[in-house]
Amino acid sequence: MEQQQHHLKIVVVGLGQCGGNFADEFARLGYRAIALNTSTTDLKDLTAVPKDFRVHIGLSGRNGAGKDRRLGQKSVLSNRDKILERVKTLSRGADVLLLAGGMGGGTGSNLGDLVNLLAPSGLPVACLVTIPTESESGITKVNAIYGLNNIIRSKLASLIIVDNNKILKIFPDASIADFYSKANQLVARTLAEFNSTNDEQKSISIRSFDSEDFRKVFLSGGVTVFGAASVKVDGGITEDAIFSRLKHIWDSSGLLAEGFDYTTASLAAVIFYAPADVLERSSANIMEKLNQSIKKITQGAAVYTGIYQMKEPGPVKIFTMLGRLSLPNRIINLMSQAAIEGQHLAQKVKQRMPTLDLTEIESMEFFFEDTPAFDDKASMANKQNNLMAYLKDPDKEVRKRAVAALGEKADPKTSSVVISLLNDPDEEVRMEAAKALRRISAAAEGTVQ
Ligand SMILES: Nc1nc2c(ncn2[C@@H]2O[C@H](COP(=O)(O)OP(=O)(O)OP(=O)(O)O)[C@@H](O)[C@H]2O)c(=O)[nH]1
Ligand SMILES: [Mg+2]
Repeated sequence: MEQQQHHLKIVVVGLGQCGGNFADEFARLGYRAIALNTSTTDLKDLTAVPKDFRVHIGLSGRNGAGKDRRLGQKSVLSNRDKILERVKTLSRGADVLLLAGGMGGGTGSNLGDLVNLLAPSGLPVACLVTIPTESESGITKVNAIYGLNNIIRSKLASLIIVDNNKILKIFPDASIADFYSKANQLVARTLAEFNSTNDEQKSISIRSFDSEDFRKVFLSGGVTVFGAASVKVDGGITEDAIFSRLKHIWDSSGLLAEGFDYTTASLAAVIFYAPADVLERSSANIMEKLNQSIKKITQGAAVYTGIYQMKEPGPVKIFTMLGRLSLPNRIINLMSQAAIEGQHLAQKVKQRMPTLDLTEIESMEFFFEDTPAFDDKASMANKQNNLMAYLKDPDKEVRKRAVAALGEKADPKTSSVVISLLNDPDEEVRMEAAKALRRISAAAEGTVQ
């Protein structure tokens, strides 16, 4: 079924939760798909990817990578053979591997390693990635930049960048439950429509956009942007109306990251589906003019066009794709956010828990041992010294307790010190000293009171 309907037989390989969700979405559209994840929980949640192709690549005893890019990378690399075997089994006779992953996650950010692993198999490798929203954390943004950079450095046939920041702009009423699924559906369906061959039941080819054209534009070796629009046309189509529509699709690019320098594009595709009456009223030189405008804005891109006459009346449908663009401005903006927020977070992580300054309280002691716990002469001497210091302490409570402790020891050698406390300015201390002295004398006489 897939073979007749699609220009290119694309096999989708999702990495991490986001990648798996995209794989699931493409599987629902009839594509062959495989999901690789460090998390068994995420794999269980998939519904359309066949169970045999939900591959757990976790390190033993771990579930997920917890945003730790290095842990995710270890998981990918140490499961190399398992991944190669599963992808090879699924991709027999395929034209392209489309690897999908969320830049920012500990697992998905290693998509570049997966490209390097799968590129030697001989199939061209395209990537579909998401970049995080503004509100996501510094660590996510730093992971995303590392992940993107690795992908750009790998042997890549195409890069599609979905900007999650745009989901709420396009779906302002999205709920928490369908936030991602709406976005994934829109991206997967638009790409799948582009990849669908003309349905001869519904339209007649006037100028055909064939599979080789799609292959050239889609696998052009740079960033790819694509989109579709329906235009209600009264009368014929005009070059101005179509060109401004194309420009709008490229500028806003739906959910894809925006801010492209169009002069970097080297390939462009424009395909129309229009009812017979609209085509009859449209001048033949529109396509010439349109080609000129596209060449001008892209400074010479090769333009591939397709025109189809729809058998049923309806609005004009336009599909367009630009290939081999350089990175859009949105990535520069993400880089600077990652640098600022990432640095701040890294500093926080480096900081140790501050210790408390105890200098003001470290000499305080509130309880005295009645008897030394063990026979340690040094410690005893120390305690004795402390006791002598406490007898001179400005706090009468401390002096009182110290003299009471001497009374309890009832050591005749301390009698002279205790006697000196009989002159203490505080009456309670003097009384405690008197009591201690009685105990010391009693002990000296051999009777303890
Ligand atoms: N568009 C879209 N973006 C997603 C989806 N799921 C996650 N994301 C984005 O992808 C980033 C990475 O998240 P995950 O895919 O959950 O991360 P992971 O690759 O599983 O990595 P760990 O959970 O750290 O192992 C997030 O920061 C989101 O921005 C999804 O289904 N669709
Ligand atoms: Mg995950």
